[in-house]
Amino acid sequence: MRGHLIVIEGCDRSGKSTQCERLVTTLQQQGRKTQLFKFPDRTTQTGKMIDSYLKQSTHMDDHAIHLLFSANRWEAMSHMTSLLEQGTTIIVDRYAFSGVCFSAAKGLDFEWCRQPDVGLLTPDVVMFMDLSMDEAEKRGGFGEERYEKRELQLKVRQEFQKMMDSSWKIIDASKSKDQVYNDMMAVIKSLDSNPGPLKQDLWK
Ligand code: Z5A
Ligand code: MG
Repeated sequence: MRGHLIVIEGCDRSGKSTQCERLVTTLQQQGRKTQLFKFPDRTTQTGKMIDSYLKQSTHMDDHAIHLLFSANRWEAMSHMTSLLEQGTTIIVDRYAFSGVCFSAAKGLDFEWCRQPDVGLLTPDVVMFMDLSMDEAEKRGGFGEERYEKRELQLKVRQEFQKMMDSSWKIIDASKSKDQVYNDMMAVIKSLDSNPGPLKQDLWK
């Protein structure tokens, strides 16, 4: 039986990385083969360029950086495919939805933004961690990275709302870490134990 592809999305500070790590640990402790993927993956060659862009050490055209984020996902597809086919569940911390929403929020054409990611692996579920901007700011404010600005983050929220469909599971990220974790585990438990063939047809 193949593993599930579980994507976690949401705005800044909504607790994505915190929960992803805990979910992976729990599933592994339950004896389920599970692996975490995080986009951007800052360890690869494209990831290093993205990291330098986010830390504002390099400038890049908005289209070019969008394509790099997408390339960073494509690089991982064959590894993810083989893990899923061997029965490993994958939890993904941000995916193509972040890619489109951030670039569209910067003013790029929404349809253009989707194109480079067409044909990626299709998730079995997308969980969206919903947190208001005021709540997000209470969690330590924004740092030094390029996109950590209130105005842009508000636009990103609007873009996510445009992109959501009824298949997305909305998680109230303002609850305590334990409550959020329980809500996310309930979604994972509800997934079909026999998910059918793997689909590499995102947005087709
Ligand atoms: N980006 C893009 O433009 N295009 C793309 O294709 C992709 C990404 C994939 C870097 O991403 C940037 O890249 C990002 C989008 C853009 N830009 N921004 N902004 P990243 O994923 O590397 O970003 P990050 O550094 O991991 O930050 P984050 O994802 O925004 O944070 P988070 O993972 O959602 O939150 P967290 O680190 O788990 O928690 C934040 C704090 O809140 C921390 O102190 C926690 O202890 C606390 N926390 C967590 N949960 C709770 C609850 N429930 N209550 C109270 N406090 C909590
Ligand atoms: Mg994170």
